[in-house]
Amino acid sequence: MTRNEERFETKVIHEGYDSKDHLGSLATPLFQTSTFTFDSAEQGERRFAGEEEGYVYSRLGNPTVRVLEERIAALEGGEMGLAFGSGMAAVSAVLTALTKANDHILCSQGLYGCTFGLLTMMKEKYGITHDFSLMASEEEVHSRIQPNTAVIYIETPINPTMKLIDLDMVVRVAKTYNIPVVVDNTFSSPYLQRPIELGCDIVLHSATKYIGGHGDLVAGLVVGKQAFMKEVAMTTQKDIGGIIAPFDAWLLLRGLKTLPVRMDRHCDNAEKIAQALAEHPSIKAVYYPGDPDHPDAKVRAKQMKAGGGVIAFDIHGSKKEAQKLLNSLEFIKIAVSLGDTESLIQHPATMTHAVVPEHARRQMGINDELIRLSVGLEAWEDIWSDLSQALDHVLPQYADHTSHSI
Ligand code: LCS
Repeated sequence: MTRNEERFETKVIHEGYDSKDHLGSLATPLFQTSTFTFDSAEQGERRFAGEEEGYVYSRLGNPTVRVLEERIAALEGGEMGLAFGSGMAAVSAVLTALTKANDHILCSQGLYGCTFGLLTMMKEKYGITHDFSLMASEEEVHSRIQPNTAVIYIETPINPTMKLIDLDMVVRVAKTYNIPVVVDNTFSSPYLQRPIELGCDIVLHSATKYIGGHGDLVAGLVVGKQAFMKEVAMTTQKDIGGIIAPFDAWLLLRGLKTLPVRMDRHCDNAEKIAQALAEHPSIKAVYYPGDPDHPDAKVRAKQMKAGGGVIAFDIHGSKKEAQKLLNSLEFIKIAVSLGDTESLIQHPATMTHAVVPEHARRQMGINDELIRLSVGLEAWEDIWSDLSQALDHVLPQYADHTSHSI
C-alpha cells in the first residue's frame, strides 16, 4: 500500500511527517524560530533567488507549518495547502488574490459576519461588488453570473442558518464560465465533506473550529491547485503577512489526529440533541443538516458524510427570551466559535452576525429568536438536560414534562 492509498483516519495521523527524518521524534518537532541561518552569503543569495531549496524566514515557510500544510492538502484531496494566522486571514488572502478592482463576487445567501464585513470593505475601497444567491438551481446560478464575476464564494453549511448549497450543481455552472469556486468548509471539516473532490477549486477553513478542536487557538487553512497556491504564497500571504505561528501549527497537527473520532461524536450528539429540540414545544424550528426533514437533506446525502455538530433553532419568543435562555444555562457556555470539546451557544443576531445590517441579516434567515448551538463532546444526556431545564425556565408556558425526559 502506498501512502496515497491510505485512508483518511491514517492520513490525519501520518501524512507529511516521518519520524525517521527527525531523530525518531514521534511528535512533529516545533520549529519555534523566526529565521534560518545561512552557511554563507552566497547560500543566502541562492535561497532568495529560488535557486536552492531551504528555509529563509518563517513568514516564507517553516518546517512545522509545512507538515500541517501537506497534511491538510492530502486530507482535502488537493495539491497544495497554506496555513494562516486566522480563518479571516485565509479568506482575505484568497479573495484578494482572485479579484481586482471592479470585479464581482457571487456568494451563497449567508456568510460568516466578518466575511460579510470583508466584502463590504472590498466594495467600498475597490469597487468589487457582490451578490447573494440561494443557488437553488442551475438556472438561478446562471442568471446571477455577470460579465465581471471573478469568484463564486460558498459556505455550506451556511453559518449560522445551516442551509446547504449543492456543490456539484454550482461547479457544473461555474465550469461553463471558467469561474473558480471557493468553498468555506469550516462547518464540515474534510472528514465530512471534500469540495475539491466535487470539482471545486479552492477550499478554506477557519481551523480555529473543528480542525483545532480544542478552543485554544485561532488559525486558517487553504487548499487548492499548486499554481494558484504558489501565487498566494508569494503575494497575499507573503506580502500581507497573515501567517500562522509555528506553535499554533503544532497544536493543529495534534488536534487533527483525533478529527475523525471527534467528528463522529459531535455528529452523534448533535443528531440526538436536534431530535430532542424538534420534539420540545418551546422550539419553533430546528435547522440541522443531519435531520431527514431538513429542506436540503438530499444535498446533505450527496456531499456530506453526516450532518455535523452545529444546530440552529428558533424559539417561541424574541431576543429577550433568547438572551434569557442563554443566561439560564448551567454548563453550556455562552461563547462564539464552534467545534470545540465544550458545547457553546450564541445569539447570531447580536453576536457573530451583529455586523450584518438588519435587512441583510433577515434575508439570510437570521431572526432575533435564532440561537446557534455548537454541540460539544460532553454526554448528550447532560447537554440535553441543561438545555431543557433552561427552556422550561424561560418559556414555562411551553414546558413539556414528558417528551423530553431521558
Ligand atoms: N469562516 C467561517 C464559516 C467562520 O465561521 C469563521 C469564524 C471564519 C471563517 C473566520 O475564522 P477565524 O478568523 O475566526 O478563525 N466563525 C466564528 C463564529 O461563528 N463564531 O466565532 C467565530
